[in-house]
Amino acid sequence: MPEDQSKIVVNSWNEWNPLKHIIVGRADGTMVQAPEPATQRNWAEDGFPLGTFGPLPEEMAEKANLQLDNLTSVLEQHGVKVDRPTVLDFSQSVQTPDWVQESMFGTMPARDILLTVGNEILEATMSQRSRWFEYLCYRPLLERYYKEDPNFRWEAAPKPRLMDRSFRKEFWPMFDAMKTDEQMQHTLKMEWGLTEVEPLFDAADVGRFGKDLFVQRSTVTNAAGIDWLRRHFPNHRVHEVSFADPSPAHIDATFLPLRPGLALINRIRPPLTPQLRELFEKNDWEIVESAAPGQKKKAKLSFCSVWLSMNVLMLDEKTVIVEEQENSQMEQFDQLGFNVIPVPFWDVSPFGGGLHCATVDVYREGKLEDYFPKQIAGF
Ligand code: ABU
Repeated sequence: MPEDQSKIVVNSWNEWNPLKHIIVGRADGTMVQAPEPATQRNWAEDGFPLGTFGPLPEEMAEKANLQLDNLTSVLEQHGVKVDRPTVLDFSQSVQTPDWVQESMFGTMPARDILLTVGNEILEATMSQRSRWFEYLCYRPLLERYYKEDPNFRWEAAPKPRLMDRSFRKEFWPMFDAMKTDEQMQHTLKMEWGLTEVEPLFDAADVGRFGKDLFVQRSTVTNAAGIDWLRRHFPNHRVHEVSFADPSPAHIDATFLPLRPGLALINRIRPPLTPQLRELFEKNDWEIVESAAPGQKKKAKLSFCSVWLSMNVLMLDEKTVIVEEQENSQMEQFDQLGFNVIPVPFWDVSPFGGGLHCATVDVYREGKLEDYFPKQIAGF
């Protein structure tokens, strides 16, 4: 039966088709998380020594919200409908029958939680106890899409138990004390804080290139999580990839498609999966190295790197939204033939990410396409 196109709310297969509807996160109430087996914060110089936790300062949240609201206006001026999540009391302690966690996190990096693939939005498992309930911030929106769009597939990956056996005991204190080259040994072995007892993944470890999904193995996404995604998307090709990042979390400051035939790679995080370049070359895709970031160090109270410089949002395959201080990155996009829209966004970074992290596609024009018809066996 033909679909009534006027009722379709959810549709997005890649990162570059014309954007029509998106979710933009909020900074309100974001916490420096209480310690848990999956993560620990140790920011003594900024008031949060190891073991302490609490809300990020109100004035920081206000600045971040101004930039998020501005992004919303810019998107609306370009004809994009914008929805926002519901803020919860993230300072509350949360529990399941298996554990108690003394704080939640927030609801700024929407891309971490929700993965849009075609007419489906999938709630990721997440791998931190403080983020176990974060999906609730998006439920009012997902419930609405479900009522309005008879074609919408609303899915949730199995909620993980996140018991102690899901984590390598004492991994983070040991890892945080290491130098970068020692940490890189863990990347080469793909052995970080998660065990393989249950599927775990963050949605932001998935790069969407039509029929091909590239999923980064990382500190928040284990092999079992990638296996689950492969079984869940049988009509896609799910490729496991890794990069020379000492502490990888989320693919979108490392490897990002820009338009058909062109992807951007972090200049200091080359792929450790040799088949990745082979597949791209075989299908006439170019991979360009990102420009150097404008920021020299991470923002205060931020767990994100300066490589948010390449964490950009495509409005369509000719137009890219970039953080306004990233002059070299903007210049590179200009030379690559893109129209660049600069927006202020650096004050958002302590709340969990950049422009791509802060957003989730709801609707982009277009349909499922195969951009890599020539495949490589076993990848
Ligand atoms: N959530 C994306 C941040 C990744 C990075 O800082 O490199």
